[in-house]
Amino acid sequence: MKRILITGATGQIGSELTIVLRRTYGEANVIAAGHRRQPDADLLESGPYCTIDVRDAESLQQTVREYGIDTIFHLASVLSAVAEQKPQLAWEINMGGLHKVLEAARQFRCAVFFPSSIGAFGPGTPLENTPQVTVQRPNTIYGITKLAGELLCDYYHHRFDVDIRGLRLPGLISYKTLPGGGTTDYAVEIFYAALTEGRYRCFLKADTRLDMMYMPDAIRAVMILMEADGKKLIHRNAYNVTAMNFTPEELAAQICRSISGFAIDYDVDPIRQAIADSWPRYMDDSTARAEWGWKPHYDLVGMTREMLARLAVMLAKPKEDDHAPR
Ligand code: AKB
Repeated sequence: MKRILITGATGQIGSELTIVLRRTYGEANVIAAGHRRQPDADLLESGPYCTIDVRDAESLQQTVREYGIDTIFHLASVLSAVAEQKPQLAWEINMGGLHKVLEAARQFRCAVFFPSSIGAFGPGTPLENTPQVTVQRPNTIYGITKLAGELLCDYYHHRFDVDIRGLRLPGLISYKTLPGGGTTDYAVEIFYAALTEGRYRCFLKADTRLDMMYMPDAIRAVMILMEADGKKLIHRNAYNVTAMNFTPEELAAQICRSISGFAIDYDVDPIRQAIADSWPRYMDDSTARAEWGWKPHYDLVGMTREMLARLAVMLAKPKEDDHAPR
């Protein structure tokens, strides 16, 4: 990896991965691309930024050519809950965007990282200790695009010898950038609510168990996989990875240990509940552990401690705008 392009760089994963990649490979060598014209200052000030619509093959190819890109982290995606509201858009961005990225990678001989998700599973999949290779019949448009994406990545690898690697990520928890429209978003929202309101109304049932991971572990997983010796990777793509699993009531109980009096109640959203009910409670990630040494650092206790501490500092900082003349 010498010259890197990140699509979806302003999103939950992208905003953190971009900074880590710039630190590792040099600021000028990591081109952040997003659909927002005005991203956050740290993304804009730490290296090159360009606006790209991943559905636009020409501008994608032009960027790859212009910057001499050899590796693409393709993170632009519509998440599960928004995808159910806008299925046509989800197909265009998730599938159309991936296809265009893979075509650019084929033509310019780039390596690619593609994030799949627990959403690529569905009813019919064993939802406890979900195996690496198992039944995959997702019934959400998000899941369908993630599963079809996994298969398309395998195809481009076998047919065109493009080096494509990927992970099936669980719900990601981070304090820097909010996730946008996923089913696991409650596990981030709850921390903001705990610190600002002392209470949270959850859109999933109290006992909905889902796989989760703290962002620093997710970033490490991406970096280790992309730097791994390709000859040792048997699956290469769509590796199950997880770090912890919990229910909303277990997470609330953990937060209560630091914020006494914190209260959770429930106003269940039937659409997101149905999505969550079709996803793994916990995946078996032994294949990732065996093939490239995956091992998470954060569990529920460590993640909760760090989220509360870091978010408290972030929320206490005055926003740049607070001093702007009105
Ligand atoms: C979502 O909830 O849509 C995502 C995911 C698990 O893929 N966070």
